[in-house]
Order: sequence, then C-alpha cells, then structure tokens
Amino acid sequence: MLGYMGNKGFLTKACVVLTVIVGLHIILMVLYDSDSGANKYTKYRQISDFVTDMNMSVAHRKKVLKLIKYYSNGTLDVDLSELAFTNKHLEPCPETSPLLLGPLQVGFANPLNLSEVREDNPEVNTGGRYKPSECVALQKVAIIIPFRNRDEHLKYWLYYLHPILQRQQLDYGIYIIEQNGKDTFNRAKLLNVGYAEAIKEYDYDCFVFSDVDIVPMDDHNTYKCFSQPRHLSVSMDKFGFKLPYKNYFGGVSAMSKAQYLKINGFPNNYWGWGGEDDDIYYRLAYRGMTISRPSGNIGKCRMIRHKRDEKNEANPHRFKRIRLVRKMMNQDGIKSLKYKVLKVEKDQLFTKIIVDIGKPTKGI
Ligand SMILES: [Mn+2]
Repeated sequence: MLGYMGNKGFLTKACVVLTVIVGLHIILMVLYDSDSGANKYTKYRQISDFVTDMNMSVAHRKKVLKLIKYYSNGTLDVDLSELAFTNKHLEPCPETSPLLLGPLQVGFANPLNLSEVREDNPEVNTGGRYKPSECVALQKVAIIIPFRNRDEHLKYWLYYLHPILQRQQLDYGIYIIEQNGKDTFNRAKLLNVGYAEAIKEYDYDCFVFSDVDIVPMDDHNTYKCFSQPRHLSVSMDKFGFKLPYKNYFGGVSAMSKAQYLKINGFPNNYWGWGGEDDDIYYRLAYRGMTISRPSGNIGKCRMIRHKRDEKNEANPHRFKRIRLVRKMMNQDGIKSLKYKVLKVEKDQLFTKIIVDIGKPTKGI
C-alpha cells in the first residue's frame, strides 16, 4: 500500500491534500447545521460519494474519511468501514502494475520460518488467497504446485512469491497438490488435479503451473495468462540462464482455461522424471498454439539446488510416449482424470490438497 502511494508520488499526495481540504470544508457545513441524524447520514453519504468519485484507492479513501470523522469530533455516527469499503468505483488494474520493482535478489541460504512469512503478508487470506484492494485485478489466477517432501523449498517459494504476486496486482490463490504415498511421482497428473480442484473453489480464468523450487528474479515476469500459452521460466540459473532447448516448456508455465481445455489438459500417465513437459508442448503445437515468453532478462529464475528425489527416477517410457501424443491426447487428459482427495489443509499462505492418484500401470 505504501509502495502504491510512493509510486504515484507528488501528484497523488497533492490530490489527497486537496480532497482533505474540500472534505473538511463540507464537514464544517455539516457541523454548523442543526440537522437531524438522518439528514447528517445523507450528508455523510454525499461526502463519501464525493471522495469515491475522486477515483482514489481504497486506502486513500479510508484515510480521508478517517480525517473527516476525526474533525467532526465523532458527531457523525456512521459506520465508516461500510462507506470506505464499498469499492463500487474501483477501476480495472493497469496493464502493467505500478508496484513492480524490477530485478530481485533471490537466495536460498537463510533458513525461513513460516510464521514470519505469514506476518510479512497480512493481506493474504486463508488458502493463500489475495486480491488487490486498490483496483480490480485483470485476471483470476490459480497457482498450482505439484508437491511431495519439499517443505524447505515450499517455504522459500512462499517467502518470495507472495510479495511478488501481490505487487503484480493479481487476484490469486495458491494450491499445493501433494501426492500421497511412496509410489513414483507423477507431476503432470498432479497438475491436472490442481486444475480440477481450483475451479471448484473459484472462477479462475488463468492457471499457472509451477515447480516448487523455482523463483523468478524479476517481478515484471507476471504470473498471468496471455493470448498464447506462456512459458515463464525461460532463463534458469541451472541452464546457464538460457533455454535448454527451443521447445522447452518445463518449470513454470501459464495457460488460460480455454487453452488448457483445448489440449484436454495434461497427460496422466507419465510416472517418474521427464517427458511430461514435452508432451504438453506437443499437445499445444498440435492444437495450433505457439509459446509466448518473456525476454531472457525478465525471465531469469533461480532453482533451488537439490538431488534427484527418491521415487522420481527418469521415466524410461518417455520417448515412446512422446511419439504417441497426437493419438493419445484426446483419450488421456483432464477428461479421463481420476483421483481421490484424502485431505485438504487451509493455511494462510496456501491450500494443500493431499491426493491419491494411484500407481503406475505396468508396461507404459
Ligand atoms: Mn528441481
């Protein structure tokens, strides 16, 4: 909120001061009036409407109304919060958020404490939900993270991403989809589960699919959807800040609901490491879509260094599977997804859904 004010600078401050002066003038008129309470209420409403018409952010409006109430000596017995938060004149957020900071320092050396991350993000609500109070977000974004045994990585992700996503003025929610049990990991199926569960909760129009260990190094890399499917993690430190190959679509990607449904979601039968991201790329290509990307500079990301997880060995069937994408993509995807939710945990910073997604079928 302070950042918002700072960025707008002198003109905004001048505008607030002017509004306060005019507001106080109206107050004096109200105070020297011996009207009944009902009439005063009407006048207070007029003041509120006036302040709202100034097109101020909710925070500024709240400040002005507080001042007016203070100078009126509490004689106006009106519920301030009701008037200050009606939000009826909120404008759509700008195409580029004015809150962005640019390149960011990202490191994973200091241990983190989740309760501090919660305190640092007081405007994030249960389930890792946030929407800007200063404008109407342009997109409703569900961020979906496939997960198992990576609590340390998740702390860093939450620590870095929540402030970034708030500065990006997104209406967003965080979904951690945890694979239950010890069978081989299945990233793409967990992403499908995340999609299916998120749309049950809210009318999301954009889905960001992110690994838990990747953090963007520039907040201009907005976690939103574009007219073509978006690949966000385009220059990762692990690949020397380059794309490892031209059609790489792993790490972090974003798809609108329409784009996701057009490819029948993701494959459900890639068990173990690798291949599923290429399968998704071919699904998109076969449906006539192209990949949108930020510049290499804006798209810089850090990945937390780690050893290959147990039960996530390279999938030996991946090369064979990728050759079958065109044939398989209609049968295997969001339409054929089967799973069982075992537990839903609501934290301030995220919704964690623990799921049983079954186990690999032999021979595929
Ligand atoms: Mn990794």
